[in-house]
Amino acid sequence: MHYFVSDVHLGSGNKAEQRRVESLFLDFLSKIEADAESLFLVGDIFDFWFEYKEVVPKGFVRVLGRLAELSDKGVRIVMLTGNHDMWVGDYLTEECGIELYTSPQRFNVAGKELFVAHGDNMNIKGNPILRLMNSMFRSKRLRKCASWLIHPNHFVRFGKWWSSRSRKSHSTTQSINVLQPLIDFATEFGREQHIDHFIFGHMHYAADITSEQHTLFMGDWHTQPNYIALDNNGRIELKHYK
Ligand SMILES: [Mn+2]
Repeated sequence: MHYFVSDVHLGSGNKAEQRRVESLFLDFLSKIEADAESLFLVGDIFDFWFEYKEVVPKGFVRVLGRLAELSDKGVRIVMLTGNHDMWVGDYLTEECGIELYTSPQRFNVAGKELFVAHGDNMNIKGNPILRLMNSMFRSKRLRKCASWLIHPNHFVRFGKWWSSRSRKSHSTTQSINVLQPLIDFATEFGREQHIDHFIFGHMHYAADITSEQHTLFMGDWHTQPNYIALDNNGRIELKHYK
């Protein structure tokens, strides 16, 4: 079995909320252990992750330990970064055995051609502010400067504040319309190349949509924990977790 999750946003909310979501996610990781061949983490697993060369953010140790354990047992763990956790270095790969990507990817899994992306930097041509933010956030040079100039305590504190702000703006726009730009992207992309399923997170709105292309969206774990399961016969399903 192959599993997909996104937008767990570990570290978000007050301490009790953080623990609640972390336990739920750990529980999920235990459940899938029995039959998981691979686990795809499709972005925003952490509410804020910024890695310095020698420093990583505090927290999430249970999840990191569990991921390392799964990887040691032979489960393939793939992570595509999201807009909250794109500033990764080599830590997650070295310590937890995670195969890391910072851009959308195609995978052939269980005989199916998959297009997997967090969904944050796609179809934003018409939005200059998002484009500017996207190129700033992804700039290697800016990141290097920030790492040299800003003390980790200050940067992580700022990042957490920024993340909680961005999440609140998300939760007020809960409508299926938020999916449209990504559905349009899939429609266009699917006309040029054969893809069986498009898999996205980011919008915090879970949906299984068959229009011209089959497009699946995972929601966030604070409000609607869910995941996608793909079995070895190529059957795919969006499932609610508890
Ligand atoms: Mn998110």
